[in-house]
Amino acid sequence: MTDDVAQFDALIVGAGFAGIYALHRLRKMGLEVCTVEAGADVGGTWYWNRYPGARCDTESMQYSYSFSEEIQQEWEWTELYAAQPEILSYIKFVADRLELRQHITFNTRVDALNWDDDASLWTATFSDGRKVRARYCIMATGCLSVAKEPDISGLEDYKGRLLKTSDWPAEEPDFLDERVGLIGTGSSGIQTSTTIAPGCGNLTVFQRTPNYSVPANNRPMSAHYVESWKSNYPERRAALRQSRNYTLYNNPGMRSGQELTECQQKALLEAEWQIGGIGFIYTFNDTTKDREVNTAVADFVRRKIRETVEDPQTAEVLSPGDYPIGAKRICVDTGYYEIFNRDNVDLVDIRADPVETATANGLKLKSGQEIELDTMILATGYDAMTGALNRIDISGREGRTLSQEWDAGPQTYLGLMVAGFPNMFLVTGPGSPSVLSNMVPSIEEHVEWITDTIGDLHDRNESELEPVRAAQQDWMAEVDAVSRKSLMREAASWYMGANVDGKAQVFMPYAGGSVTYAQILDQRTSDGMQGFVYR
Ligand code: N01
Repeated sequence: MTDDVAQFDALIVGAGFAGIYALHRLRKMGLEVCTVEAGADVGGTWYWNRYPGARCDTESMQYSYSFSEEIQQEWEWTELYAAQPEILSYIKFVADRLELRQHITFNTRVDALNWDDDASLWTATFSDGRKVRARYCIMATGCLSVAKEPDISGLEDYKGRLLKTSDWPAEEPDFLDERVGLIGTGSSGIQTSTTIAPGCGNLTVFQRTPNYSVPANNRPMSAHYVESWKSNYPERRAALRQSRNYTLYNNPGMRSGQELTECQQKALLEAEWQIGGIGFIYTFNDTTKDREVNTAVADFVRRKIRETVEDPQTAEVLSPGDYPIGAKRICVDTGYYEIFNRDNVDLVDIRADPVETATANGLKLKSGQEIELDTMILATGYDAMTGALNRIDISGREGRTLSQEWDAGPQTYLGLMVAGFPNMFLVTGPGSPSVLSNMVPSIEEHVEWITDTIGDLHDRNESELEPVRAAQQDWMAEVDAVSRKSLMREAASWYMGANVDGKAQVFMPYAGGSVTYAQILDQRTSDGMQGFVYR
């Protein structure tokens, strides 16, 4: 190259959990790495998701890096389920501990990535106009990092304060004496409404689809519990990697609900409900496979809602009825259903009476009713799994763009690479267990595979690696076939791309389990990189 564009071995896009681990690994290998992050600091999804009550639904001791014994011993988690500020502090701690921050370019987006076939290099164009070249691109862009465009007409006319859970102001807003409206009852909406309800003048929750939510039973961790992990980390982390979704639950989900009587089912569900957390869905190993078992689990949650919510009509509206439990990611809450017993909280069923438009003063429903709001909060979800990749203008071999290639749904080989896009690696991409698993160990697994593969390319003196198109097609057929064995396709969920207008509807993550996936990945890698081609 004769111009003065800086050239690196690798470009990493994003400095969340995935990006900073990739940066650490590649630097240890002695590579020249450029890491670019849109936020002003590390953290990725956990940097932006600072809405009130934002909290992880996977236990802190498990939702953390395992690659460094020093880091896992030094860091002190306080609660069973960490809140966003604690997770963000943890990521910052890791970045500082590994001296990574100075190698990251913050407040900068990668707008475009173009593959140069002759030079076997990617050229990246940044939001500030700068360009860099790199042999490898690592897309650590996150699965739930691009908010869905709000599809509510008239929002531009609304004169009150408009807030989004996906881009919450750094300074905590005050809702005292305000009429607040919150749209969306996924995890973000449930956590936000539960947290702000006591401090609002009035809160109106606009619900289109009710969600199944189980109590977190979050609490400070006892010194004994922490010690039991810290003194057994290698064994616990190894056991976690043998568990279906890389998560250890109190109940390993070995029992089939089908083999139990109704009474036995109820007793086990009650025990899991009391323990709390996502493990509830794994009370039985056939909850998302067997319709009868699924109905029994869903009925149990509906009964809990009726027992908790005093007004029977409100309880009815809050009870999901038209899709299987587990087909949308279940929510984990700390007193969500209870807020509907407060005098200052109302529920509006916008399935029955849809929002027609936003007005200058609030929201107008189809019935003509107008609800005036001082603040409107959008918790309306994400363009999941593909949004962050598709918004970068990525062109691969022969100028073919990723968004064109993915027009009918994402195509990847093992969720890691895309045919026609050499040397571009995805971390927890569509076609891998990803969002169906504990993200941090899945990120570690992918980052380790990617960096080992890059090391191997160097050792072999090969300049390019990409998947064979036929292998990619076979893998996507397998991802589709596995999803068809489950009830998880039976909801208009973000797993299916159904929440975004015009998005292709395919089940995006690999639903065959993390352990099966890891075995397939290991076997194909050790068998001469089956399904990949070097150039
Ligand atoms: O988004 P969602 P989220 N008018 O897509 C509604 C992870 N996460 O940000 O279902 C009215 O789940 C939409 O209604 P409907 C977790 O994996 C984890 O809450 O489309 N309503 C739905 O109710 C989670 O699954 C944690 O009918 C509209 C809501 O908005 C994922 O992120 C915390 C609408 C969107 O729910 C996404 O969760 C937070 C419209 N025009 C997030 N458009 C934890 O670890 C959308 N909706 C706990």
